[in-house]
Amino acid sequence: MKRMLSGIKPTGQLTLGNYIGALRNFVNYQDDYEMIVFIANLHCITEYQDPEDLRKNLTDAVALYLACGLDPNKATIFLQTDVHSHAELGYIMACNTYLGELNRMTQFKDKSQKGEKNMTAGLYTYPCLMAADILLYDANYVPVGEDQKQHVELTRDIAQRFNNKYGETFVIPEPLIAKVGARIMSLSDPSKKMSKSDETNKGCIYLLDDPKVARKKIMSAVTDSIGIIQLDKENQPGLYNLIEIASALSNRTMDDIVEQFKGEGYGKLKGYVADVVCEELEKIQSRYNEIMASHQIEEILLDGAKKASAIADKTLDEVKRKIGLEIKY
Ligand code: ATP
Ligand code: LTN
Repeated sequence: MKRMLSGIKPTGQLTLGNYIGALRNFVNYQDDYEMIVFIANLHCITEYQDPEDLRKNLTDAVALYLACGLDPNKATIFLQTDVHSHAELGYIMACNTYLGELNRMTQFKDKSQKGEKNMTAGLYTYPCLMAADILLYDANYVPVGEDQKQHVELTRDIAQRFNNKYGETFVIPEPLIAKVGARIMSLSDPSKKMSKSDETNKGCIYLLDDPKVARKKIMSAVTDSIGIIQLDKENQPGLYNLIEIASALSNRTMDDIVEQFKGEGYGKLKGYVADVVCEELEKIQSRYNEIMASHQIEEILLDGAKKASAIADKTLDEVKRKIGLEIKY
């Protein structure tokens, strides 16, 4: 069975973008692949997080993983810091990555161009830790949203270079980007990705949003003045995004949805999108509440970390041996 691995960095509440672009796909893949998913808590602290908020977001993320349908009997679910090999291989990967490569990472470039102050060294070397996350497990596939593709490609480059220098060690992973929903856009500004760190909160639907609030956000989503329901991503990006959301969640094609609403006003289409989204949120939230009440999270994470460590520690040992870091008596 091929192995698949992915992580989520819960620096805030998980969003509908995370669900459509990543989480939902993990659930679909867990039957056909050996699935490993983790909460990337080390990645969270590349920017300051209030400790109380961080703790709450980490727990929520695990509960939401489960609520969205990840099954701990099929997938290995764990917290990154419970498997120490991540940080250690992350450092080794940083020693095998060039500054020029990190300078090209668009996520970092965007942040520095925005003139963000106090950017940390951890944020800069983050792709090296992400490479370690993936390579420790010999993952064949890495399902991610569009924004993470570049980081997976860098992981491939680092792995290939390492294999050339030290001999065949790492499996070269492939990014897996879904055809629909790989980049859900903000409802208030469809030129931007729907993001947890949305300052206004209007453009982002959180998985734990009250469905009434989510409906309001959808009904007031920014569209255009063209007034025709059709698929024109360039000129009607807001409308396109809404149709894409509904398509991803209903398993209907975008064309099919356009056909149904052809000639109608935008309000009617938005109402449909809101129905589809709210139905999904209600399902997720009711399972989330059950999971939070059942206190099973700690046990699932401990079990996951045990399974993950068995794989990761073996890889790290091999890497250290190949580099010549150990002393043999
Ligand atoms: P931020 O929202 O602060 O930019 P993030 O949501 O990208 O952070 P993660 O939680 O680590 O950070 O993302 C988890 C997964 O969700 C990644 O695979 C990412 O590509 C995907 N993802 C995030 N936002 C979207 C989106 N708007 N559309 C589709 N996929 C997304
Ligand atoms: N960088 C990712 C989260 C992440 C990840 C990973 C995803 C950390 N390590 C390994 C896939 C595989 C993000 O910011 N969304």
